[in-house]
Amino acid sequence: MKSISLLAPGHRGCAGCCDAMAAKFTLMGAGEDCIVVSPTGCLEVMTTPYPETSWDVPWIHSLFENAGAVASGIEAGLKALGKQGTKVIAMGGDGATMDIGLQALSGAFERGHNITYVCIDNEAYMNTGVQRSAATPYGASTTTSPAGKVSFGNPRPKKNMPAIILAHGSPYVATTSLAYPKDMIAKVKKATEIEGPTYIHCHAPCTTGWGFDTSKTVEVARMAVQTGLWPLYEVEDGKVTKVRKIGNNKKPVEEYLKMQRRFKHLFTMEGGAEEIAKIQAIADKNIEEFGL
Ligand SMILES: Cc1ncc(C[n+]2csc(CCOP(=O)(O)OP(=O)(O)O)c2C)c(N)n1
Ligand code: SF4
Repeated sequence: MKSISLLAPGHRGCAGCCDAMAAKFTLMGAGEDCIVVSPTGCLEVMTTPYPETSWDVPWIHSLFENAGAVASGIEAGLKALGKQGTKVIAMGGDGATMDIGLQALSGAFERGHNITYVCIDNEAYMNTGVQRSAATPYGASTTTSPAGKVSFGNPRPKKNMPAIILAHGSPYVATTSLAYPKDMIAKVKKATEIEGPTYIHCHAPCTTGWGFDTSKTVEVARMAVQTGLWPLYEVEDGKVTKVRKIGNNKKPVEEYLKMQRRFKHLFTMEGGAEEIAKIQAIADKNIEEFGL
């Protein structure tokens, strides 16, 4: 495990930024012999204002839509040069991963490149002003799914991205959370040591887009896990091999929702209680499915 300094401080992320934390934990798991690809998004913008960089490892910016292809090319290039051991990691936001870069990512996993992809899921397009993505959860207010007189916010459930990656036959897929750094670091380390295309999906609360105090990133992340809304699990060769149990720490979803401005309307609008019940049903389904 390598030092936290592989991502230098002094970047332009908001105080309490989820993307910065996720990048640091990823580098701690991967170690210094790696090449990182970042598609357009907060992580890229805040860490590389020209001519500065926060990256202490080789790093390349890809287009929003082609991180999977760029990572594939780097891996193929290293192979052609006969270089072994250097890890190729792509780190993208949920928009870059689950919407706009999905086609290139699918190609990389289908071809079987030896890469690790880390999705930093802050549940909206943060860098351009909190637009809804396929990762935005049911009921969240964003600038393109605003809550108002005729809307409870985002009307669609979150896309199940780990399941999509698993359908490609990936040997290792895991979910993780900023509330559990050791879990994330260990999973990244494991993913980068397994041959083939591996995937880590990190739940990453964004202070600015979700509307909570900058000191609460970890608390919000932990509450998502303790409600069952964000299950932590590992899948190896298609089988669930490890799950983080909630046990007696289980919390009702209200405790998670009320911490965030994006769900505030659910507590004031007529019919809000029914919408919260639907969100509780999503958590209950996860708890049952994964035996949390
Ligand atoms: C093809 C393309 N479409 C749109 C944009 C504009 N754009 C730049 S960053 C961004 C949002 C990134 O969202 P996400 O991938 O979720 O990462 P985040 O900033 O939330 O960490 C968008 C829409 C772009 N650069 N390229
Ligand atoms: S908007 Fe969110 S993801 Fe972007 S820099 Fe701020 S805290 Fe980080």
